[in-house]
Amino acid sequence: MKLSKYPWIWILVATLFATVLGSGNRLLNIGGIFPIGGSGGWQGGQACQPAAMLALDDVNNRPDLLPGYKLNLAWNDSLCEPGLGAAVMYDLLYNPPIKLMLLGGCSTVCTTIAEAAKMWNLVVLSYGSSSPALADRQRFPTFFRTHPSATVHNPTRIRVMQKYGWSRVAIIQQAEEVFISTVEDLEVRCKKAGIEIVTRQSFLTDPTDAVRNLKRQDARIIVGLFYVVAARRVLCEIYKNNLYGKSYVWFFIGWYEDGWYEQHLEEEGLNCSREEMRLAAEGHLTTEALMWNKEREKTISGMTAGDFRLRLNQALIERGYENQSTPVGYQEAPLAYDAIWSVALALNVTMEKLKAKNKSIEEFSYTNKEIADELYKAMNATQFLGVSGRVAFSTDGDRIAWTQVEQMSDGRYIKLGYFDVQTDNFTWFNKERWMNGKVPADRTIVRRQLRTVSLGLFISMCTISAVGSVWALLLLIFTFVHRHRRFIQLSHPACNNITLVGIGICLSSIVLLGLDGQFVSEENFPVICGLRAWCLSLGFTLAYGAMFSKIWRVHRLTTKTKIENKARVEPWKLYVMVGSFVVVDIIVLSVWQGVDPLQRTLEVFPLEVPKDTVEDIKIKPELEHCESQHNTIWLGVLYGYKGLLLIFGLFLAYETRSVKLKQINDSRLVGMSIYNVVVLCLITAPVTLVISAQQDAAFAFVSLAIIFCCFLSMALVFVPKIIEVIRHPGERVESEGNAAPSKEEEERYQKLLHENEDMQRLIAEKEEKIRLLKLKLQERAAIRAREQLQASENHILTGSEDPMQMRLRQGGGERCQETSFYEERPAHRREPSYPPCTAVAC
Ligand code: ABU
Repeated sequence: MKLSKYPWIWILVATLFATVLGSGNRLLNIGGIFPIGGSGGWQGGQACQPAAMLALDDVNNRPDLLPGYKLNLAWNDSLCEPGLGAAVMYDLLYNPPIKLMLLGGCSTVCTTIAEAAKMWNLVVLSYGSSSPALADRQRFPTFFRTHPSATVHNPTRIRVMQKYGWSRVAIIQQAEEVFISTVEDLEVRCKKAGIEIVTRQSFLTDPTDAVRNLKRQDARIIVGLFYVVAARRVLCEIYKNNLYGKSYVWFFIGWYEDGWYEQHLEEEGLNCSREEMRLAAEGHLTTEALMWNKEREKTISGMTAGDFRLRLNQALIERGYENQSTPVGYQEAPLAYDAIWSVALALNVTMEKLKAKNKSIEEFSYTNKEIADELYKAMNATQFLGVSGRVAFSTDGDRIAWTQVEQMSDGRYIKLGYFDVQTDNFTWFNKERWMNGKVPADRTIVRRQLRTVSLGLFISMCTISAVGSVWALLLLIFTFVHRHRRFIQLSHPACNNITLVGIGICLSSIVLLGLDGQFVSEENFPVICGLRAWCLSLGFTLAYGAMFSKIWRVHRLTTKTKIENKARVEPWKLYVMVGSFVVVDIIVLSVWQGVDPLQRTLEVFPLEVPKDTVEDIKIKPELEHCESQHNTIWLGVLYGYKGLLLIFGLFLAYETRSVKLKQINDSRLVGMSIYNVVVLCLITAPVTLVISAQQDAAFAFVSLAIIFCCFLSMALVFVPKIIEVIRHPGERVESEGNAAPSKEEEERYQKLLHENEDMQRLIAEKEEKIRLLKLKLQERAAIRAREQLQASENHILTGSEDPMQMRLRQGGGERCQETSFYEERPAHRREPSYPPCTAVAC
């Protein structure tokens, strides 16, 4: 945009010249660049330009200021675009009259013009630039601003975070220098304050991915830095990603106009409704430098901030803003007003200084370094009470200001407090409102939850295990009471007793398996781990080892040759066998315990959302396990050795499946019990490893397997003995000792068994033969009866009888009948009855 295209500006300037010259005052010219139009950045010129014009009037009406001169402002619109801003600046500088200073707004434009202005020895004063980058004196040596730097928000943000104990925050920013430099400052301050920045997301125009990343990082306290157009886009994404509500706190910049989140939605192509935007914006915090003087005292212009507001409102109405919400830059308008006063005061001071040197401000040119330095010094020293508060500039040219914190509550901004970073004065009104009435946490609150065996299951299994143990004890008593009975003696009661002891220990281990974190402390848990291993291992070895030894004995007795049989399998050998198994167990378990003891380890599961609470928490389920460092090796040794025992036992049970020994009368039942144990163990061990993460299922599975094995073994081995005692309560009791039959007796017993089997086979064959003979006789008799019937029918039809037939009829008078098997047949199957046969006829 060229000024030559807008002749009305020059007409205005010329009119002013004529008016001022006509009134005897000369003009002191300054240039102004205002961001008014455009669609990006900050269009604060809309309210700031009218405010500047008000100030110009007020300054020019003051006789004590710039005596003999009138201040004149030539200005144009930059649209908050740096390129256009530079063009406007060149137009101002290359067209007369000479400008003594430049006035600028919007950080992006001021960054461009303030960097260039030093080449023309021009002081640049900004009423609307917040970029911390502008505080760089090397790059912007002649820059001042009445607008505080955006870094003034950072100490306030940190103060608020500390107030609520938030130590984990995230940042999302528009990729503009103003925000990048603000975030850099914020990062340094956060680090100093011990606040972790969990993520820093940046975007150029589309914040979709940046907002999604915030969600992924579980950000809860989020500082957002962007111009208002981008802020609306971010808010819409916040709504879409559900990043609002009771669990989130957003820090936005406070200089957006009221109602910013529900304006221009259609124009900017946002697919969020007003209601959705309102919902997403509810509860957010803003920080902003105080731009309106809070006090009611009169300022340099003789007005209070309130008076200024009235005048500004009037000026805006005159410019046609009455029908819409406050124009952009309304908040910064006092800064623009005070900027003109700053210029006037600085020029005033410079004029006096130059006067003392017999020089005039009119001598200023873009190459006049001396007057430029005087202007710089005067501006640097400017101090006054303006409508924006006390105006003063730091060595970096920054405005020193208070900041205020506000919160959006029911669509309105509520002031929460003020912070003066210079005096560390933090004023808080306790008016904040949080959804659910609780301050949101800065992270997901994770509650550890130990997964334990459910009480009902534990009690049920313990009860069954107790019943089993009592049953085992009763069976021990039963065996002891009936120890003199022959069938008890022949079942090798010592082995049975060892089995019962093993079963009792195995059943007790169920209680140990269910003892977890709900009953046992962390320190005592390793003891339970050790006890579990010892009980299960020894219990199994005793119970299974005793049965194994019995079946081993049966196998030996049935497979030895006669000569070998001379050397009997002594009963003590069985005890030695069980004893050796126990010794192996003790060695393995002791070495395991000593070298690499079982410890409590925790398996951690993915976070879960609790169902029964509205609290913003997540559950971290944990499960206790007993593990050694080299768990696999130890389990491999133990399972390997016991697995071999199981498989060998299975083989022996199969081999001796049809053997009946008088010496061990329950060998078949023991064999069945071994099958059962082997099958269950071979299933349970691998399945338990797979389902070990499900405490209830694993506990139930192992417990039921133990219970099933134990109960079935007891039932198979002992129930027949109990039945025998019930059936034959008065059976002769054998004398104690020498209970086991001799080898010869055993052989005789075996021989008799075989003879018995042969005889039974012979009887069966004879019976079959008799049955076949009977069948044959029946058939023959039936045929004969049919033939006789046929013959008599023929006789009736022909009326002639041969002499033989006559004789038969006369001589007998009775019917011919065989006295055979017919009589024994049922009535309905009988043939018609005939007189008994004579010897001849039959
Ligand atoms: N308060 C408006 C700041 C605008 C800017 O720094 O560009």
